[in-house]
Amino acid sequence: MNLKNSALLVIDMQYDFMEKGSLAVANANQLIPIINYLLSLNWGLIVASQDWHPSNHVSFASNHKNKNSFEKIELKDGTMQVLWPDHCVQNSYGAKIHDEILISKIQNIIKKGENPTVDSYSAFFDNNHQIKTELDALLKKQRITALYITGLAADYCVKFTAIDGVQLGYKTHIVLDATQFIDNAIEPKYIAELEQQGIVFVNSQSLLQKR
Ligand code: VGL
Ligand code: ZN
Repeated sequence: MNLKNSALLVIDMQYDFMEKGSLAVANANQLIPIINYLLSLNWGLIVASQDWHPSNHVSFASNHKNKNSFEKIELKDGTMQVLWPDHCVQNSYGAKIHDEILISKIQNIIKKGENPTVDSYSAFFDNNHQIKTELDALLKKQRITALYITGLAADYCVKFTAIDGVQLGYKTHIVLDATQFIDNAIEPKYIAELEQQGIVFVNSQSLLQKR
């Protein structure tokens, strides 16, 4: 099997999600060498996503009176929103993809979360499924049929990108050793839940053998 019809997706490897970032994900920096290894393989397409919020973004606890980070609120449209510390503000240092990621291998970068009133975990759609990014069209243009998803965070942007990937008809994989959770406690349930939806879990070692 080769990776010609497969795309590597590198989700949100930005400073704010790394060590010392405003929304730091534990052990995120350990992903860098693993993702760089994967970036060296012969993919049909390599795409990164970048969380890219305006400072008045609805997901920031700082934009709500008397609310703390990690609390949940109900938005006007009835959807639940987790409130986050300010993160990945457009053009800030924290929004930059980590310098040690082999950025020259990445052919396209999809920005998401730019609308102040709705969050966007998936790299395909905003959380309301109203606005579609260019990712699906990009993959179709390159005749990509399979996705291998890496990056941050397993329980948010990786998860919702994978669910949309399956829904859009891609054979969708999450590279489990190339992602980290905001909430580690959910991992066993998470794998069962996503496998049930058709998502396949692999590790980077099994891909390196396909070189
Ligand atoms: C993410 C929370 C808020 C992610 C983005 O990249 O998983 N999580 N914004
Ligand atoms: Zn965000």
